[in-house]
Amino acid sequence: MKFNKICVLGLGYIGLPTASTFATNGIQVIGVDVNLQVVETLRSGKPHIFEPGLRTLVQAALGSGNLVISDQPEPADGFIIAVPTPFYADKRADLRFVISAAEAIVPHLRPGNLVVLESTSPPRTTLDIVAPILERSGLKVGPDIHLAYSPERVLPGQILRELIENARVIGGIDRSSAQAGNDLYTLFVRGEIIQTDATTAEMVKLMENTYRDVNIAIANEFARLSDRFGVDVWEAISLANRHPRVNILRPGPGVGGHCISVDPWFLVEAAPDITPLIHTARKVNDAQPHFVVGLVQRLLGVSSQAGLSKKRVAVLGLGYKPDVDDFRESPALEVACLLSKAGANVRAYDPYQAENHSLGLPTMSSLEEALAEAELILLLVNHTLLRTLDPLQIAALTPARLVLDAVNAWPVEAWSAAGFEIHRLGASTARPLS
Ligand code: SAJ
Repeated sequence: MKFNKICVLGLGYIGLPTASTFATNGIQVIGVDVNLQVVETLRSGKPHIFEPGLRTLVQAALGSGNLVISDQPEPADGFIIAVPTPFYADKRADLRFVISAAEAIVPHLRPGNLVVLESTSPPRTTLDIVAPILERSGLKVGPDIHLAYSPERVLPGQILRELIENARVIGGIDRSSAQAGNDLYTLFVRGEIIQTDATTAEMVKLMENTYRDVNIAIANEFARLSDRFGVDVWEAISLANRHPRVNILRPGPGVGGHCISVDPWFLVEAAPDITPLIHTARKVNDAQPHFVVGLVQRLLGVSSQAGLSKKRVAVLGLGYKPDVDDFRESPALEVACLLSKAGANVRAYDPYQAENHSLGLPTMSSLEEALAEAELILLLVNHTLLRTLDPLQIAALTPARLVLDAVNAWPVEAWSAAGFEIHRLGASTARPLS
């Protein structure tokens, strides 16, 4: 199938890089977003999200004349739906954006078109939700229009490279839909493109992120066990990982972001009776911020959360993971909020969101401000800008001499030499060999 023009619905972390990459590869692209503010800022060449290299890519795409930003879809050869799939408070998938994007396409559909759903979705969404909506056009999916599910698998922080280089799974509702999807993504994907059916492709995406969630949960439980038994979990993990078939991930303050902390719920919701492991892993990771608060209490010598009242804690790092500006479902932010709710005097700083008042607690404009009166420094995110701080310089900025590093970022010897009593998550009761 040949594509001269496509429409990408949803210009977020996935849709915007995808639309721009198609455009810089010579395809005419209508990038559609329902948020008028996003449309306005993008038209002026300014992405509303941070991702390394994205601004340059968007400007190149707009400059080429191939990318046009709009709040409405229009007729095209292919349509890509890349809208968010959040969840409701009871963890059920909220498919309203997928449904309204599919509905928005209906008036523009023509025979021979391809529609691709990229949004992470519960199994059978393409067949049971999207297909019937598209058929309101009077056209039949299969004989008249191609329909496929193709999950995005890019890692925030490395989206532009992974979009092109990662293997891509295309799940068609029939063979010719999969082939049409293949023809579309071949326009820029350099990784292998593998064709399958739509529901398998949906499962693949959910399985990948669930696999990672379960593996992080076990790392977090290992941290708790190590804390109880006086072991340094980081040393134990690095020794266990010398086994040729073991690769334990990193414990930390929990699992955040819009993907791994959300997607496993789609499987639990779809089949609660056969997913106890996946459900438990979610609960383990969701409880990890409370484990960190418990460590803070212990280090400050208080026996209950009430004892945290007025304790002065400098929280460094609030994003959901290192070197991104994304705070969605961030466990670090949750730790900071839990401490603040318990009455602690929290001064939080994140190099990617200085002086932000919309996060649930205000962030400081500078590291200095966060540290100025602290009694404990709590490092929650392994941002490069925080990992590389010089402990001697920090010692001059704060009266605090107590440190909890929840991500094993700071070298213990250097921080101890600078006068700090430094503890790490999963190692704070461990004693080195004498
Ligand atoms: N985390 C740990 N320990 C680790 C690794 C991660 O605690 O060893 C935490 C991170 O700090 C973060 C969370 O897990 O809070 C998720 O981070 P991540 O880097 O594992 O993944 P995401 O959510 O940024 O991106 C994932 C990726 N999926 C997989 O690696 C299987 C990415 O490829 C997907 O495209 C993305 O989800 C998505 O959009 O679904």
